[in-house]
Amino acid sequence: MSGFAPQFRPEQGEATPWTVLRPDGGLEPDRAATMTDEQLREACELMLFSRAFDEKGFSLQRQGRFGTFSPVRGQEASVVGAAFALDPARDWVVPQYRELPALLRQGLPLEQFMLTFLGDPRGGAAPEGVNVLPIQIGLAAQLPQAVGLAWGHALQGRDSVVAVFCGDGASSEGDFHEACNLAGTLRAPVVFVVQNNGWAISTPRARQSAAATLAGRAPGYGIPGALVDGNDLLAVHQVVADAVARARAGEGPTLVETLTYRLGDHNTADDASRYQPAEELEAWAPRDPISRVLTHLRTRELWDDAHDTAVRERIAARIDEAVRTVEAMEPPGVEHLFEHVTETLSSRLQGQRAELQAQVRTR
Ligand SMILES: Cc1ncc(C[n+]2csc(CCOP(=O)(O)OP(=O)(O)O)c2C)c(N)n1
Repeated sequence: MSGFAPQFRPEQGEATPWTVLRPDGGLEPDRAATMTDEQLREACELMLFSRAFDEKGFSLQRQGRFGTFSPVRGQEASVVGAAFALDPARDWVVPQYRELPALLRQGLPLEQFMLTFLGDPRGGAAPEGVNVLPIQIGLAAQLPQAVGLAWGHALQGRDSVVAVFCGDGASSEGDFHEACNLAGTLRAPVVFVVQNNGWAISTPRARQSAAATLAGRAPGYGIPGALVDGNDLLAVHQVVADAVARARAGEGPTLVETLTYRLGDHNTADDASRYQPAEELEAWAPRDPISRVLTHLRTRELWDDAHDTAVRERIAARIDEAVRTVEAMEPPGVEHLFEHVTETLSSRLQGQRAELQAQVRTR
């Protein structure tokens, strides 16, 4: 164990999350990577992609070209480490709203993600074969749905696993406890990834729960819990891969708490400097999850300046392409409000759609 202690809840004693990759880029003495070199390079590129999109998204929002959205900044290892433990062909990602790289890894086009934050109802529908549910803004509502999805797969005899993400704030909602309880009872093949980033907007982790760790609640649901260093790509990957293997083998759910830190604003409508202590940010900045992986890869000569430049250029070009594509799209019609909500539209909703269309035509 690393002895790494979270700075934001010293009053609750030491927590020792599972760590594999040290902040200096070396591996803990008795631990090995569970990702291949190629996976590590791919994961690092995805983390860089996410960071670049955060910056672009903020600047587009300030120009009135993008909606309010929540950056991943600081949490890239937590999201990407978990995503790489899944098989996109059969496993599912059920997101909160701060998991862009996991959605991309599952195969969701960036354009589709952007539509959601442009307020376009077409953003909610993933293309056929992309195993993701839509982004969920209503806190914790995705959790019981994820359990239902996982249980449904199990009843159908599939070997799919569902990874559902939520934050420390969402873990205080009733839906969270109901979902964990139900998953434990049904032994549903689901992995709960609780991203503890220290804050739920301006509410600190210490005000969410008196429990020393969020993962420590797991035995109360009859399921295993794991506390992992959420800024460590390899540790998150290892712990979530273990949980996925257990779920796939019919051994039921796991509650994983990734201990990380939100480096900045909650979303584009927030000003974290009003409540986030500067010394907390300063303490976490050197533990940046991306520099940790980059240092590791550079030390092992798996990443150099030429590769770095090529990767960053590729990322910028892809993001620009997505922006051009969504900005060139025809605006949605009112009928799109009624699509992808239920499989078949009730007669009442059909009536509402016709009424709305008639109103728009007569304007
Ligand atoms: C049911 C519900 N209550 C309140 C909100 C307003 N709200 C949006 S985000 C948020 C904080 C969420 O914190 P956390 O779950 O820790 O996730 P984080 O944003 O830190 O990743 C709140 C209270 C909401 N979206 N849904």
